[in-house]
Amino acid sequence: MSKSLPYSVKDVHYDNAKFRHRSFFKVITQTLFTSDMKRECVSCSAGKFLGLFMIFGLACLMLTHASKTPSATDGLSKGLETNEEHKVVTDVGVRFKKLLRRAPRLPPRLSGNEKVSSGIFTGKPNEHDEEKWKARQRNVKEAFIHAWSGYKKFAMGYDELLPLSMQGFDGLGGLGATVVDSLDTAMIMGLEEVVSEAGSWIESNLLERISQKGDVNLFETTIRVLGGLLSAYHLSGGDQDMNLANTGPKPTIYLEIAKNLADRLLSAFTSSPTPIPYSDVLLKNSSAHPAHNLLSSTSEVSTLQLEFNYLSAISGDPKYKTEGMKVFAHFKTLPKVEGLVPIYISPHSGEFIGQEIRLGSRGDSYYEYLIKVWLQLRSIQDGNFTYLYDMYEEAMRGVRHLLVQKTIPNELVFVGELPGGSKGSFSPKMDHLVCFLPGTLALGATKGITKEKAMKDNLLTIEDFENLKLAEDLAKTCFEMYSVTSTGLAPEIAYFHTKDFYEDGLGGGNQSSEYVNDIIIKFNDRHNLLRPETVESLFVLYRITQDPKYREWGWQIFQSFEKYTKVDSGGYTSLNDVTTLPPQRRDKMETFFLGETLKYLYLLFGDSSVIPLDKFVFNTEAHPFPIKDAIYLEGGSYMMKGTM
Ligand code: DMJ
Repeated sequence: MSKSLPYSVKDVHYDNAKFRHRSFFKVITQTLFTSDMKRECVSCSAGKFLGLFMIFGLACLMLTHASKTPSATDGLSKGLETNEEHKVVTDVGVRFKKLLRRAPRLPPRLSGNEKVSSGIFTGKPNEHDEEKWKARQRNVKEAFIHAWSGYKKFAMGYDELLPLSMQGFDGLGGLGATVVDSLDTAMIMGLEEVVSEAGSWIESNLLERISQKGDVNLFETTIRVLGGLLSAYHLSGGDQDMNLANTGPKPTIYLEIAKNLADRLLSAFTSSPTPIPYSDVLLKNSSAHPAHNLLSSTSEVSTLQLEFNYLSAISGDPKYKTEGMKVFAHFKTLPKVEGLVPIYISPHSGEFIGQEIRLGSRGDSYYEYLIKVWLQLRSIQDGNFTYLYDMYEEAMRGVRHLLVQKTIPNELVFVGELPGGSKGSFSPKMDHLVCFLPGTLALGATKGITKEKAMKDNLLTIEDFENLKLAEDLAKTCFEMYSVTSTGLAPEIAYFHTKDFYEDGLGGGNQSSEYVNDIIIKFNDRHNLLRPETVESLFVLYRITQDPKYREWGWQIFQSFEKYTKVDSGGYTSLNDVTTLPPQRRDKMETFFLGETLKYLYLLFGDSSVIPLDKFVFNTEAHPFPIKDAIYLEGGSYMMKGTM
């Protein structure tokens, strides 16, 4: 199914071989037959070492073969084979590789009260720390109130606030996107006044807007508006037939509006001649059409299914899930490059168009939803969705093999692009959007439980460890994209210094950063749209590794948002240039600043039992949906846990 690339995208200089999946046979033969100068110099000792290594290996093989002791992968394989019908590699090669696995990396030094065992953070923060994080969480809540008050004052009912001009703007089709995107954040923060204002606006206006409005983008409307309505339904008690919110409309109001909207959005699927939906919908007459270039973005058509599946679950009508899942079933049949896919697809032919591969814009959430939809559906009996997990695993192997490189001089790990697909050269360019990947990789590795528990229960495969390692390395790079600038805020796009690429004089402006020579920021890429991806990954990584550094990094980023993007009259603004002081401002507060960025920061600084990652799946716009069992057993009990 997947074509492998020619060996043009070399990573040998960047030590990427450690990310590459290689068979035992390959490891031995490559080691024996590699003949560069460096290795010749040490051939004598390497030869002796290899001899001993092979004898040791054979002895271990015999031992593991004879022994009935469960391996690290056995726990997972038992669980998955019975419950999740997952195919786990249990061959001798894997057992052997497990024996050769590197020991978990040692964590950074911690203060006295934080105990560390096997690279896992087990210590509980002391009382002083608890108070510090509660106070910081309150700061985020205050930021949300400031953002909402600016929107309410100048732009209520518009899609977005233009905070400098102090007016509203309909950039997303006119459904009051900020109201709906903000609602569940207000619920999680326990902000009853905002819940009441947003909820009442939705109850009084949204159905009418939906029935009157023109063109909307299928993806944006699904992730922001439909997603926001669905999580509001859950968080206000809809799944329990209760009204848990003290204020705002009954949960069924959110569900009714969600169904009305989704029925119209379905026309994008039903008008298309293939399972790939058109990109735009005319809401008022439920018709759909392709974009101007006649193409759909790969990430857009594959980032609808969490929402449509959950709507089917709560409405009892399977049609949403049926249409949405046809897209993935179709993707399964398409040719890929080591699991990686081009960023455009034609709804007319159902084929990928062009060669361009990246995990940034138009590619990103395809990979995110492969694993999240699998997590959402894996316990459901009416279908076999293991193929999603397999596609995700294959794609992450492709990422590690083809897209990961390290910078000069400080070896920051980044995920580049293949502008010409399998035949093109590697581009050391990374959108800030790619910073969703550390969180997704960590989630995919432990399935939402802590690394500590996953290791204790022997649930992690070699690939899970590799993905976790990449997640942590990449999160560091994403954080350094902030630290390297004068404002402490990341640019929209960064380039990286490699053996093939360097441009002088394009630093981020913070000369004290260790990474001034590793990260290159081109003039046109210096803006910041208040995007969430990095803090999203910090949140997921903190929950999974329990490493306090992720909270500290999030706090630094939050302080920079406060310092440079806060607008006195209300709201926060995007910036034109993060590398100069004072930064030039752009006059736009994106809806995802309230829907995602502030929500993830709030959750990062708060109690890890709120919206636990093994019970909820966040859509790509940070709207949490309960995973099946949680809907019936525990759903509403996670509601309103945030306190000032
Ligand atoms: C959001 O709308 C979503 O997170 C989407 O997946 C990517 N772009 C923005 C945030 O940057």
